[in-house]
Amino acid sequence: MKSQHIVTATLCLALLGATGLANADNTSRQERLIQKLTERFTTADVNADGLLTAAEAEGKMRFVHRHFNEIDSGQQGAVSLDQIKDYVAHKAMARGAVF
Ligand SMILES: [Ca+2]
Repeated sequence: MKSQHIVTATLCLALLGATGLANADNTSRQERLIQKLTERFTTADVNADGLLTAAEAEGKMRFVHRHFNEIDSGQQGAVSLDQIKDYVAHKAMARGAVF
């Protein structure tokens, strides 16, 4: 469970552009970062359908916008928060990140 928190926190840090803090091991900090990511997703989700289109992500979640077509692997035209987390986790693992 702790490793899942670390992975999630690292994903949040990457998405928030705070990669210098990627080794943070403070649960309360990680929880705040996860909350911040969720808030950013919710704010960007203008129509509140739980999904982000590329247009919704533009300017609000730059990482998501930049990698939108890769995250939206099923070409649905929108991505969920879980899809974003899965994408970042996959990329981190591919780079050999150790959690
Ligand atoms: Ca939406």
